[in-house]
Amino acid sequence: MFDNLSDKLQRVFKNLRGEGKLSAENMEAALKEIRLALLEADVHFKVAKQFIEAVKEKAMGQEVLTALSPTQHVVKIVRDEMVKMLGQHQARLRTANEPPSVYMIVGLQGSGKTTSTGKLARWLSKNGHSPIMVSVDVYRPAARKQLSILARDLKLPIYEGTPEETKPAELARGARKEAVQTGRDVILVDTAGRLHIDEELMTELTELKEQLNPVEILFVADAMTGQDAVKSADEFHKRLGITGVILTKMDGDARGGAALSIRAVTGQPLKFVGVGEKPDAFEPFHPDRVAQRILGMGDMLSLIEKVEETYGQKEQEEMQRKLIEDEFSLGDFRDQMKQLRKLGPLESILGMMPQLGPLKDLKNAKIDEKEITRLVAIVDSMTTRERNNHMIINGARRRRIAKGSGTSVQEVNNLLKQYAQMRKMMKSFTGGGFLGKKLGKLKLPMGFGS
Ligand SMILES: Nc1nc2c(ncn2[C@@H]2O[C@H](COP(=O)(O)OP(=O)(O)OP(=O)(O)O)[C@@H](O)[C@H]2O)c(=O)[nH]1
Ligand SMILES: [Mg+2]
Repeated sequence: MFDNLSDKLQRVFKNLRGEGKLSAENMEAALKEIRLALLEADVHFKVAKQFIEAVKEKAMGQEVLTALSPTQHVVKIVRDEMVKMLGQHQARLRTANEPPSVYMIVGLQGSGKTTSTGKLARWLSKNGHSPIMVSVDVYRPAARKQLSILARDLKLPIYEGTPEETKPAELARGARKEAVQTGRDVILVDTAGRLHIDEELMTELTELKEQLNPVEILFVADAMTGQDAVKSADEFHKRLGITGVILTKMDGDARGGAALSIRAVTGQPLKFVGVGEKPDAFEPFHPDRVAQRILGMGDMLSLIEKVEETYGQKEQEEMQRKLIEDEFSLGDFRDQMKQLRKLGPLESILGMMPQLGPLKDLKNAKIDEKEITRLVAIVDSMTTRERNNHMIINGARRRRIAKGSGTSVQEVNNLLKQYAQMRKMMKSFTGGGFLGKKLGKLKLPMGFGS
């Protein structure tokens, strides 16, 4: 369902990479395109606006991870904000201190309440609970029958009620009694839907809420209805106080706007999504996974994650300072090499990099695992003075270093050349490079990036 949005965002990042250097101007243009892409995906305009503002602010203010290229850094910020927009963490179902926990399933007509009640019962029973279902939809003759059939197919318990119980409140009371007697820990109450939000429906739901004291009031919204789903979720929340949303029909060709805005507009989390008509087409909602899916670029995102894990904040800050003050020594060069190795096999790191971008000059300096080991050995064979001032490394010293590290003078020369190249490269980033002084001080550690 996020295909369109995903395509568009990826195009924005691709263009950004193609620019080589990031400037305030092309960043601005990229943000504009991201905003458009969100709006076209039917994201609520206020949510889109907030999103862009947050990304902008972060791009300006945040310290840049040394190991990320400018574009990667922007992707990281967009990912972080998207996860935040979707609710940050997976929202789990609440349980009552004293079972049974009552979950009310509410929503407009045809949104998927009854189907979702069955799906949720199935999911709960597979996750260590013993739910019982009850339908309090006394208006549509076939409604209660529908849930009974579903329960039978799923082989899960349902409270069918007695002939005397004709009102929602009576059925709910009967279900609670049955749940206590049979030791069920969750009661799922499938309620009636209406075409529109009306007084009668709200009054009935409010009364049920008072009687049942539910720990969850789950609003079932049809993703296909886009912003209308968001609007009614908001309305229900204001009138009834919902605790979460189940978004159904995510398997359809909806643009995704509802999924992306419901949390931000209502303040209530998306808890589950329905992705088909079958009982197992139902999943807990994971903000991070969904953001990942929207952004595509799985490779680049996993690289970003690795970098986040590998580089400590302190080290980053120190490296930044050194780069700014032009103190990047051969020792730092070696440490960066080692860091890079921690990221994993070099081929896979390079494979994750979409292109070499502004650092294509360093293409010839392709490094493999063994070469890193060799480079580290060479630097280790230097004296501290040599490491801190490469200018003093003359011919005699080069011969000594080669001998000490079991390499050749040629290899020592190569390393010094690479180091000099890298310093130059980095200077161009610290100077007028990434968004100039305005966005701060970005620099690349290794000469890979885009
Ligand atoms: N493709 C798809 N269809 C779904 C999904 N969830 C529900 N449906 C379908 O949507 C239709 C309505 O589902 P119901 O569960 O009866 O909806 P309801 O909210 O209980 O409807 P009322 O009780 O009439 O208000 C059915 O045809 C379901 O099969 C879903 O996640 N994906
Ligand atoms: Mg129903």
